[in-house]
Amino acid sequence: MATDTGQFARHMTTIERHILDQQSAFPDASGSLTSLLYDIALAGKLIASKTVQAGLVDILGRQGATNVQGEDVQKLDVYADQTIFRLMDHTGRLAVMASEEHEGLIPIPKQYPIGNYVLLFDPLDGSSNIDVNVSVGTIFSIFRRVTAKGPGTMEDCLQPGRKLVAAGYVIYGSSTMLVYTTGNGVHGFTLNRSVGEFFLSHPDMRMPSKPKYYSVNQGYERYWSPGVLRYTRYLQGGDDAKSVPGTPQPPGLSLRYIGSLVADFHRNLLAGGIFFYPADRKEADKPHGKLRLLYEAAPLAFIAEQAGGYASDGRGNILDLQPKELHQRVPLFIGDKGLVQAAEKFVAHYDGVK
Ligand code: P6P
Repeated sequence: MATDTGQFARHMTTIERHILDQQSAFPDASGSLTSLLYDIALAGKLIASKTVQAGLVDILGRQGATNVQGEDVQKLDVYADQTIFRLMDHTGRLAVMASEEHEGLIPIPKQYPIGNYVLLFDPLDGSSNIDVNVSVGTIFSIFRRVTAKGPGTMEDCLQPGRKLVAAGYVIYGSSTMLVYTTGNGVHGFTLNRSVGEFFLSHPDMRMPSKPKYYSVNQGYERYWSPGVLRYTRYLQGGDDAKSVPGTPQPPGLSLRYIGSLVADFHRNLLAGGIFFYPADRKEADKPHGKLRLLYEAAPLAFIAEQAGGYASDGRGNILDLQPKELHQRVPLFIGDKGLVQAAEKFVAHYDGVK
């Protein structure tokens, strides 16, 4: 009977209940972080409601504008960005926000109170996939402010991932899931659309010990360094797969690449594997890779580490990088700890330690 009750209780654990339980682990918690996470869950529900209708309400197609990355802005991007801002700007929980869709900081409007947290977000990562009905996601990072008072500043935003208080993502796929960590493990919630609630479906998520997939866009092999090329052959486990000192036997993995970071990361979190978006060689156009440290790499690195994985820029831990500017790009290797550490060894062996 106890088991049944336990089973029933788990499926009835809402995200609100779970966040409150997590808060009890922080005796000095004011409840502000808890409310902030509630609001993010609400934003996820609202964005989810639009993504599933995307093909029906003419929200598809390009707005015609382009964002700071020079990418076409999809209407759903704009909706997601504005939804998060409007839910957060007046609550008195934030000192400042920053979005992957905006060049600079997003200040809290003067008429609203200033809080102690900082929210950085990628409102709809992978949005170029919306038109073809591929899963997309929202990624968020929460820091405590480091400046004493008043409107939050760039210093409050440019913090290393090691300082994260919470991080997570919402994946809008065949089901909508919210996955988050506050440093006490990784927990996944699935949206029950009929009641509009996220229920705990994946408590204490851990990266599987035996990885299955590697995820990389092999269309760019011609731009890769020798170390990344040989690492990829190593992962494939073919005749030309060679280990380097300190790495296990070539694993012989399958390739899965969706081209939507949250979807690729989420699959590897559940099934085991590694995702990487390496830097191009200097003469190519992505010498620091494509992904953003603050909006993509650092929050997912926090989740990966909390789930027993690891994230590196090919030289060292993503979480230890001190950001220099809001849209800073970094090479990213993330997922199974052993495979990411092997990547570092290939890069050091063939490309030299910078
Ligand atoms: P590529 C989507 O545009 C994104 O930012 C990530 O979600 C994804 O991992 C990556 O870019 C895909 O980039 O160059 O392989 O199309």
